[in-house]
Amino acid sequence: MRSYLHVRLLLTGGLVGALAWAVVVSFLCTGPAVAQSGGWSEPINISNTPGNSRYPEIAADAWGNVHVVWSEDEDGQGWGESIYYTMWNGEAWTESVDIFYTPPAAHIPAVAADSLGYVHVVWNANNTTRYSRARIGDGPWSAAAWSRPQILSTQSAFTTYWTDIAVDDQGNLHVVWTERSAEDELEDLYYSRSVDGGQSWSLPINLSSTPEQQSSFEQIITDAEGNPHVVWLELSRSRAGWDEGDVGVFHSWSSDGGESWFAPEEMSQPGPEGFSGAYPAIIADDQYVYTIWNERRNDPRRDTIFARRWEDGWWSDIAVVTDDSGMIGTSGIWTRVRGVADGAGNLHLVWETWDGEAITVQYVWSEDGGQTWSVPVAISNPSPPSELWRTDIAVSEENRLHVVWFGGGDIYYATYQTTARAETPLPYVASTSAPPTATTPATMPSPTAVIGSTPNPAMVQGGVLQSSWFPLLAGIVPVIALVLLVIAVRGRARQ
Ligand SMILES: [Ca+2]
Ligand SMILES: [Ca+2]
Repeated sequence: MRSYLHVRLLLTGGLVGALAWAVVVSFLCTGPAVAQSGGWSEPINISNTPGNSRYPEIAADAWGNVHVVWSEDEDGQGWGESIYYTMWNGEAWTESVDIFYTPPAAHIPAVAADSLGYVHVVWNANNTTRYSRARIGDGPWSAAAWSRPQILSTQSAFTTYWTDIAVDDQGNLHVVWTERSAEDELEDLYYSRSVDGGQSWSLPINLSSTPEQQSSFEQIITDAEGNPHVVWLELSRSRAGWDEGDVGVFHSWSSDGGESWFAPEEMSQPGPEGFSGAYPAIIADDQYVYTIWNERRNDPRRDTIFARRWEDGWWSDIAVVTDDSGMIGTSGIWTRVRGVADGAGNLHLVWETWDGEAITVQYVWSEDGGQTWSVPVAISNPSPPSELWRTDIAVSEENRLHVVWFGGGDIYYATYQTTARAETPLPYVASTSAPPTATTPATMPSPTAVIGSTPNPAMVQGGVLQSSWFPLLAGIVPVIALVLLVIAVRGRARQ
């Protein structure tokens, strides 16, 4: 990977040109500082909270903003009781704030940003899956901007755990979560959608229907046609514990925008070969859908990461991403692979790996649709095992990668510019109309809106608010100056 990039640099500009460019960029770039190694920035702490910050998720929008949510354990009891939020507004990260306070448990949030100017969040609050949204123009870095939370999981006797959200180009929202009843003991995968931007939600559909297996670690995305695709892991449990031979990664999708779903299809190779699959990943570009997962085959200390490409309803043969991934799922810790496609259709993957001494975030990319991949490089500092977890990745402006993970009680972030052509982010134009009021459908129990008491942080300069107010100010100031000048000139003429 590193040598690959260097070759590209040498070919395009020469070493002197590259050095000169690096100097210019380091002085002029208003974005995050770019580190020397591999082109990735040095990781920075973006949570900066005294509490234990965990489970970050990241999304980017069409205006170049980046949204990060996570679970915050403020009282040190082990479970987070608040969902925190911060936004990269093109110039800085906003001060992190608690946007939802749902003690005793506010856990495993997920975030999506639509093209209509809304940020959407789902999370697990006390064994229910909850949803809320905020208009970017209203400043999601303040708890007051977020709508009253709705409960999407409708079966009150059931408990929920993992959750994820995706939004398509039309603003339709797709949410999945895992849910189990007291007698079943093992979760199934449920799905609900909203076709009115999150104001009302469909009745949940059970996508896995495997009462004897635990359905978990799901990810949902939408493809270029707006159809949702889900991948998840099926685990079975024997009396003796986890039966690792009988698990697999499954895919299901809908061709009618989420109304009905095809039967799940296994992506991984069935068989008792020591399957260890952590969170599987699903990626969509303009043309294809990709599933990525890991398995531990012959060497109990090493995982192999695999990829398959989906086109016109068919999955390709299985390709190896890397045989040298280290160990992805360490005992008692489930980590994961996550990926995105940039504007050129290049694929970018991140995951956490343990080499027996330390855990690091690894990165690879492919420019041939997942057939061949770069050599993995570490983009985080090495951490003790169990102190680095749950990497997530997003792409903005077609070529800027944004990666988050948690470790040591805080959320860390690194960024990287890919070889794809940059797309200038849209200027954000705040709508003058009032935001639609989120209504709670009658079919759903409505939780009490518990909103954190954090005041609006000082971080309102720059970014969204600036872009909506500065054109107005810029227009008014010269007019006032002109009027004053005319008055002054006339006054002098009369004298
Ligand atoms: Ca913290
Ligand atoms: Ca199940």
